[in-house]
Amino acid sequence: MDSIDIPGLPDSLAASRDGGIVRLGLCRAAKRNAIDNETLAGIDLFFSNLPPGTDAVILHGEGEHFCAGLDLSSLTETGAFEAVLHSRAWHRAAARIEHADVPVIAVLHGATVGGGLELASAAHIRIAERDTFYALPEGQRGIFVGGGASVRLPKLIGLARVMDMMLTGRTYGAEEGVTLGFSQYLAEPGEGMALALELARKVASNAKLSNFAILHAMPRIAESGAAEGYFTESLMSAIASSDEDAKARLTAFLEKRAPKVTHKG
Ligand code: 1HE
Repeated sequence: MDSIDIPGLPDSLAASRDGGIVRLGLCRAAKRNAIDNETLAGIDLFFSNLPPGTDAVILHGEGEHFCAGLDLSSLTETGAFEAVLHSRAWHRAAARIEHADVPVIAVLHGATVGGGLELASAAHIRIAERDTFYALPEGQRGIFVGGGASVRLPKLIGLARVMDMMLTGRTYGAEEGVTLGFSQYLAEPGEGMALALELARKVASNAKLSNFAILHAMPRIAESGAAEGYFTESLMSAIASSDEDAKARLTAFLEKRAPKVTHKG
């Protein structure tokens, strides 16, 4: 990985790349990667200006934890209006991740809590190393989620579970988390990045238009009514399959030049 210089990126973030795979690291380990305003603006900046040639992004945290959530010192002096604007800034940053033009893979380890879980849930693929734990301590802190958890998390793990986590402070670990929907993959400690790179390369080898449809059409269809959804699916399907890349890939399969689907069991 070669480090990349992105003008305006704060010291709490580090960007690097290996060809089309670009990494963004939270590197404020002394504060457990808690997200202060500068870091939040940096995340927004990074995802709004992905380096040219980016095929996939890997989001990870340096140190012992992925992210301790909101830097709690940024809320102590704010009134209601500043707080609502602050939450909207979180929403913008998380939306940049969710609506990125390329897939975003989050590698989680240690504390993935509060705003850290909110950022992770905006990514498209989550890999949890076995020491990952999830919590929403907002209730104990006297605040509420503000980075999109009310919308994104119930879709991943169910509303009842989110409410229980917030009311009782219940936490979940990585192994349970992978079966409940917090992450799609489980990795041994220290091995999440290798898996992320492997998955990012696979994803990057897909047709660009297929990836775009998966990232942008699929979630919108899932949120729309069935009739609109089927219709949009047909349009997206027709656009994707008429692309030159699709034609070349279909021909390669029919001429037995493309790999078959295999399953390791
Ligand atoms: C922080 C933060 C933070 C650590 N804001 N400074 N998030 C939370 O409620 C989680 C709060 N943090 C913790 O529970 C623990 O720090 C951890 C379980 C994440 C890690 O524990 P540990 O023992 O490894 O570290 P530590 O000794 O607790 O913390 C090291 C330093 O990081 C310490 O500062 P220091 O100056 O004494 O060295 C901590 O104060 C600091 N630190 N977490 C500020 N979050 C969009 S709204 C989202 C709302 C939320 O995210 S609410 C959940 C907030």
